[in-house]
Amino acid sequence: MSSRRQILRFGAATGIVAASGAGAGYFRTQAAAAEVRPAPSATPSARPVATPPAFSVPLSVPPTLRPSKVTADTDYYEITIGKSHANIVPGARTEVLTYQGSYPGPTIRARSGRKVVIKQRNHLDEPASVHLHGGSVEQASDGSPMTPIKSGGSQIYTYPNLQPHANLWMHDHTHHLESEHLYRGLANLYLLTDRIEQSLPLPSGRYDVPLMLSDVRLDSKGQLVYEMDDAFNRTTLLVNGRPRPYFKVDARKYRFRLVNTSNLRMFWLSLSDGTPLTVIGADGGLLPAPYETERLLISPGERADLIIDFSKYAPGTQLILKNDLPPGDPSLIGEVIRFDVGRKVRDTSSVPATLRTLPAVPEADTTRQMVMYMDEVGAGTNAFLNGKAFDAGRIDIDIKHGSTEEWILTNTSQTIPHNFHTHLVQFRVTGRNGGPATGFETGLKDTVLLWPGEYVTLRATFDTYRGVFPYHCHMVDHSAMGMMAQMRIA
Ligand SMILES: [Cu+2]
Repeated sequence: MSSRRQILRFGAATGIVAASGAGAGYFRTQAAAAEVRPAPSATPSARPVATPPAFSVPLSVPPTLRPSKVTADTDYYEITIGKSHANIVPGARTEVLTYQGSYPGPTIRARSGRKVVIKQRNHLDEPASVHLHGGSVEQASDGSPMTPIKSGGSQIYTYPNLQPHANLWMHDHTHHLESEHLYRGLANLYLLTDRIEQSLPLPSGRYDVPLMLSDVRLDSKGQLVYEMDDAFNRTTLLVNGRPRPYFKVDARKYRFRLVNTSNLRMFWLSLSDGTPLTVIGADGGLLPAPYETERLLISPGERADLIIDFSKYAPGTQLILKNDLPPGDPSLIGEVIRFDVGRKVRDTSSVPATLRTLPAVPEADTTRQMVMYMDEVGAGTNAFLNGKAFDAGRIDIDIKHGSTEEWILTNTSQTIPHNFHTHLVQFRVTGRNGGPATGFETGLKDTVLLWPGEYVTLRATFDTYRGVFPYHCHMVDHSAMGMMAQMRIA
């Protein structure tokens, strides 16, 4: 378990942002965000011994998994969960956990209206559970923390894909093991498309690139070191499992599907030349319209869909995607990936001014308070939702099937950010600290960040599946410490 000192340090580092006004103001005005300058970060308690140099390895893109069987309405897949090795540091074979041998896991491409059925075999010597993050699925296939696949066993997960397009992802959710399993590699993208998305002239094919952002701590032999709540020492940034890679791009538009798969780290992203990022999508698919922002904040579990147009750059230009948020020495965590611009090529893609129409935000039938709090200075490292640590035998809230609920989320921690994720539904953010949602929070969301002292309101309609599903902090180490609860929809 983490030391009290580490928690305080993480709080101090991230607290810089809240204390500077970003916690309250970041989402409301870009000007407020621009005033925030990261202070020198706290000293890590132990520098990682093996730190691969920046931009020394090319980006790799996870393979797209091929179905083992295709029928008129269903794609069948088989995945083995096991141990494998990855090349993170040049010259070292790093032991990792993988879906189907790939680090990170292979991408699954699905289509609304076509079912996906996955047989997961667990070859680990401990239980594993697979959750489709952002997916609307029945309880039996939700990858509940309490119903994992036994070591040596297998389970069939059925994903009906009755929801619209969305950038979903899959990750381990085994109670008390999810944090370490995710950290060691059990994550993959699940890109669900539909006719609406397909009808748009967005960059596609090799110009549509997943970027899975994470961080790890490596020892002197290049092996992963896992400690609970070890935010300060996870200072090797990875993109698709590669340490601060470079990516050779053509001088044209690209679509990047970002997912933050790290346990605790938030990324605050910007381009090194100050060119704004064009954001087209959030957790639950495309936004109604694209918007431009100089910095994009993405917390664990969140997704962002970006367009970067490299056509204005001369061949040979090197552009860095920067990260301006501690913890960690800026020389380690300040740069994420470098784009090396190549030749100009024909580009028939475009970014329409209107991307989709979202349904009106529904009226709420019920309002509830959700308070997120973590013991910051006490002897233990306990984390609570509404004052209680997770208990699998307890139903925390009962929800009437078909109803719409408004939840008022508050982070009452003094220094520690949290982010809220609920299974089963996409929700709408209806307010942040008394103001409206802005940026990608105007889209469909399943995960939302709360800086210390912040409050956020959201609305969700529970008209799909009945059953018991968890909701929790998606800073996964926090949910593993207890910041998780259960809702029953009946
Ligand atoms: Cu948390």
